[in-house]
Amino acid sequence: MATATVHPNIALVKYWGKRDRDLNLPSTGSLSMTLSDFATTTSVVFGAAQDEVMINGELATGLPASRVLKHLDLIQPDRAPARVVSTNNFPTAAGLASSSSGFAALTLAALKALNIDHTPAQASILARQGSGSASRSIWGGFVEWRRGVKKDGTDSHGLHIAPPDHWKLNMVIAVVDQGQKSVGSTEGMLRTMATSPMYSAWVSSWQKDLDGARQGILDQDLEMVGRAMEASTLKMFATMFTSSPPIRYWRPASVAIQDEVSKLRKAGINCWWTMDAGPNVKVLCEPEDAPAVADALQHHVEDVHTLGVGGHPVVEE
Ligand code: 2P0
Repeated sequence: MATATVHPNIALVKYWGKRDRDLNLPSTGSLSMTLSDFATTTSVVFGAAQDEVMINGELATGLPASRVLKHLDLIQPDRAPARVVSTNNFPTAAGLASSSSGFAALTLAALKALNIDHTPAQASILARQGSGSASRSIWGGFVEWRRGVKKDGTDSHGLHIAPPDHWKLNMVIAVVDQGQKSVGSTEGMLRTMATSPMYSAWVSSWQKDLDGARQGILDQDLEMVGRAMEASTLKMFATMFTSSPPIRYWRPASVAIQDEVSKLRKAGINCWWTMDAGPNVKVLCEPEDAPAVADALQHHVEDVHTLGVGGHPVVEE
């Protein structure tokens, strides 16, 4: 039996689209900040009477259960039946990156339970095949996920670019809706790839955003990171809006919060927004500005969380 506690990550430069669906290889590189406080804790024990998956206290069935079991098959094809118990201390599948911490925790707990020696990059490659964003949650701090060029995906994994204590940034999250999203990320990506005329522009223009965000993190230059993050976010949504049928996770409150961030910036507060596959808005700022940002967001939604940069996974036997 082994247990892993892993933080989710939020992409500052986005992953949206796959160059290989089976291996879950991305069409673009991406870069993320691991979040503090929010976490998934997953225990795996092999040698159970039969496979069983519990998610947030309930027996999982259907696709959520089969994705977990298929992932264990990938890690060890001739495995014994397993019992998996996974709990999130934050909303699941609501655009708060629960699949990033979920598949990273499952990977790390299973590798430990099976006593399989691995490097972090090898764990990242496995986690990637469960859910792309999970490849970035194998580390705390700031992580890049290399697009890679190899067909077998061995060069497409996370790279730790700065440790958790490198820069005390805050992400203020406005929960516009904590219900489960209407279109899942995988389905959304596949639809975008198949139907959006903007998709080719997206896959040919991400490198500049990634290079800008990486340099901004290394230099602790929030404006540089923020500009790259907003550019990447808006281009990603441009591909979704122009998919057929369109994918539009935004709600009126999401847009109102984007306006609020512009207003705060005009008032001299250095803050920048991003969104993912859901209506929630995440605002990046320095800790001294976080109370003012949180206060402004609270005019639009009740549920606001101020999180810092999260640490590395913790894995125990
Ligand atoms: C990201 N998202 O970079 C992007 C931005 C959502 C928007 O990664 O299909 O659950 O399982 O690889 O990782 C969410 O997608 O997708 C995601 P799959 P995943 O964080």
